Amino acid sequence: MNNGTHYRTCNLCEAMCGVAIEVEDGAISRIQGDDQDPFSRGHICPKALGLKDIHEDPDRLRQPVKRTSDGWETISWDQAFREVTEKLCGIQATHGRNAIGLYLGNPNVHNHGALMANGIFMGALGTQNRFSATSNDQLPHMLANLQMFGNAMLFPIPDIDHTDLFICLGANPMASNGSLMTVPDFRGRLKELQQRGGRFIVIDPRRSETAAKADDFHFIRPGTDPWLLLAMLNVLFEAEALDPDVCRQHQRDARILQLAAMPYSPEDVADTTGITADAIRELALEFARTPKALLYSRVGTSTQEFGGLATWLVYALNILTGKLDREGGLRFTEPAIDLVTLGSLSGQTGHYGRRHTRVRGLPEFGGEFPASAMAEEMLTPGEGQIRAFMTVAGNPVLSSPAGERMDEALSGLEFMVSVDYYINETTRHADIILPPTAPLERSHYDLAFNTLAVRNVAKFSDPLFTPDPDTRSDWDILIELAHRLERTKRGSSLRGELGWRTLKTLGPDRILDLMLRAGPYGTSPAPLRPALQALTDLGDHLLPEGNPFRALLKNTASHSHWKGRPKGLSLDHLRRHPHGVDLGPLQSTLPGRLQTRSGRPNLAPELYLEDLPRLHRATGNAGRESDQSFYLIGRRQLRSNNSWMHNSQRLVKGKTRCTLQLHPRDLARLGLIDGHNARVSSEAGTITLPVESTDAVMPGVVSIPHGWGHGRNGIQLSVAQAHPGASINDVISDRQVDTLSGVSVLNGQRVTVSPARSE
Ligand SMILES: Nc1nc2c(c(=O)[nH]1)N[C@H]1C(S)=C(S)[C@@H](COP(=O)(O)OP(=O)(O)OC[C@H]3O[C@@H](n4cnc5c(=O)[nH]c(N)nc54)[C@H](O)[C@@H]3O)O[C@H]1N2
Ligand SMILES: Nc1nc2c(c(=O)[nH]1)N[C@H]1C(S)=C(S)[C@@H](COP(=O)(O)OP(=O)(O)OC[C@H]3O[C@@H](n4cnc5c(=O)[nH]c(N)nc54)[C@H](O)[C@@H]3O)O[C@H]1N2
Ligand code: SF4
Ligand SMILES: [Mo]
Repeated sequence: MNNGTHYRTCNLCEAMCGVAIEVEDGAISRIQGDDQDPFSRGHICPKALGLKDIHEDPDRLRQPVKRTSDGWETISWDQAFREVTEKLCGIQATHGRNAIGLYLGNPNVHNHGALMANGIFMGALGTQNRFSATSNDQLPHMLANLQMFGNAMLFPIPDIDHTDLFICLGANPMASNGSLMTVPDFRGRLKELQQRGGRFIVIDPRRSETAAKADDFHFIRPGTDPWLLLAMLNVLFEAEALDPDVCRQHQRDARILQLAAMPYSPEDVADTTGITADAIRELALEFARTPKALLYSRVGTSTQEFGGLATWLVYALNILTGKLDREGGLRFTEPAIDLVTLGSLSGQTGHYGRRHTRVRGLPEFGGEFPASAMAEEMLTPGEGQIRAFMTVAGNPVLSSPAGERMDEALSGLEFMVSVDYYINETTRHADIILPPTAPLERSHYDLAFNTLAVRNVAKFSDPLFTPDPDTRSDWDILIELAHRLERTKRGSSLRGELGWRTLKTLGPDRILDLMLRAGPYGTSPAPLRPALQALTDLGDHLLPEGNPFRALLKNTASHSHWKGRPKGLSLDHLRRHPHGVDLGPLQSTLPGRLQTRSGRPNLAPELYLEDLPRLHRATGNAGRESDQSFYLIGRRQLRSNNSWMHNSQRLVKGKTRCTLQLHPRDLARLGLIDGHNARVSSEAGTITLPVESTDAVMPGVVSIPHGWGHGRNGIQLSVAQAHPGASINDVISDRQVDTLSGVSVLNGQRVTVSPARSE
């Protein structure tokens, strides 16, 4: 019995809050913030209590299930693995290896076992038809990281604790708790910023929960961020307010950017963006003239028609005003397990546009195709069509554009398998569902989010509850499937079998231990050499050439990123510090951390310049108000977590949250009644949901939260089904993408709105 208080990290969003979970008589009696966590300082949000609900949820699957004509039937793990392997191999043998599509969802990134196993599994599956939540999210940031800094994982992170001016574009950290900015207690840190005399400015089509805390707020018309950003550049070039050293170093690129910004004076873009020329001028100058300042953008700016350009311009503005790598600006992290260096040592810095999708010719990024192409790749017959599909921790029916088309595509497959613990909108189409152990039944280390954190920190927690013997973690499931796929496709050898056995015995935590010890804060490398060498051999033997995990293992072993500033980090060390270890504030890391050929950031990569004419052509159309149609935007809510936390009663209770917010002026004009239903339509479909009149949204804009739409048949989420809501992605088209980056256009598509006839 594990009674007592357990300290760990909440895995639900990016904030990495420390939680203190009290267990009495084998059950969770209380969940609080961990005051002793040096990073989160006791902060949690209401979702932390949802950890208990997930753990105890009777709807959560514990055993594999198979869809039969009489409904779902529980099957053994062995049968499940056998049938999945047979089906996947059979379909690949008949139709080629790309006949299988794979979609990796967001929770993979919150799960180090799954993250490590993903690479191994993808190698064994061997399909090029890979997709993930990246292309509904941070793809433009990764593209800019790659193009400008030389590594897709090299994210510039707001130094919020030291800045005097924080400009927040297209993000709502008061609800989301921060993204590509792991920042537990955003509210508290913002308060500190304002108390030291700093200013916070928000630019958003909706006066959000975050805007409510701002010293200044501007409405912006959805999808028009690049026009605003070009105008800011225009002002700063004209006023010669850019950092002279940076301009000198980047003379040629600065000149190109100056030319690019020339047609976009504040007066030129005021109508398009909905922001006055004076306000744009003031904003740009205040930003440039405040030494410790940063411009931060997120989902609202990345998931739009020109998300690629907009994200590039945000980075470029920060660089040209001298905010990159400065205290209080945007800085690079130095985490205990450094995916950036590990990646670059292996030549895995990222890539773009090496292949294009079969149907629409959209570019791959990092080996993944855009999620907006998934449905058409399943529905369009011909050579290379996806005939079987696998989801791992993803719910694309609710999270990707054109949900109904996705439903249709998934229901027409020859075979589908999901690694997920719910029968939800997506997995109901699966033939077999493989449920992993729950979050509290596995260990936790944030491989990904430590790379994005506003301080360098490290924390590890062992499983709180011992999983039942007949359950499997995500790592176990993916490694077992990988092993069986390899054996079926390539036959077995004694050495191979030994290798797989070693990998299974090691498990993710021992690999983590080696990575920690070999990392920048680890111990001296010498005693580790034999173990690391064994790991390299294992990788070489098991994993095909080019598999990122193979390279990762090799470079863990090479130890060349050991910085000789040991804090003695190892799994044991972290176990002895259950509240986590602080490794200090973000530091200056340039030029060393950059991985560009020139050793400097690339300010004006060609692919962005080549996309500028597309923007130019759209000028005049963008931001135009119309009597008939509205700009649709999303709305994250504190008590939701994408699509999958609505089965927690405490998180869904109260007033209906899945509403269509629109301005009272538009309400009156359309003859809608507050609280009554409206129909929202687009080329993708129609949904009906209650209207909420509020002047928090800009006139001409409507807002719907994503992740709802649990009214579909055949799901088994008893609480969520009682609070179904409608899915915004049923009216978002997958035909509109940012053709540069391939990111879905989740914000700024046009819809029509009318009163729903029957109430
Ligand atoms: N409670 C909660 N927390 C979460 C999540 C969740 O679902 N619920 N999801 C997690 C995930 S996966 C992520 S990626 C992060 C995302 O974290 P954030 O990026 O902070 O997410 P949002 O709250 O969607 O913020 C997007 C903002 O952009 C605005 N916006 C929409 N269109 C435009 C536009 O065209 N231009 C501009 N400038 N703004 C626009 C929206 O009104 C909104 O305020 O949150 C994470 N945290
Ligand atoms: N319109 C609109 N759409 C959006 C967004 C938006 O702002 N607007 N945001 C986008 C963003 S930023 C993101 S990240 C995506 C998210 O998109 P997805 O990742 O596709 O969706 P989630 O809702 O996170 O679904 C997670 C799934 O994983 C399962 N799951 C949870 N934990 C685990 C686990 O530990 N292991 C396994 N195997 N399964 C698990 C859940 O049951 C659920 O089925 O949504 C995107 N969709
Ligand atoms: S803010 Fe995020 S990490 Fe913190 S408790 Fe809430 S869901 Fe968990
Ligand atoms: Mo996300």
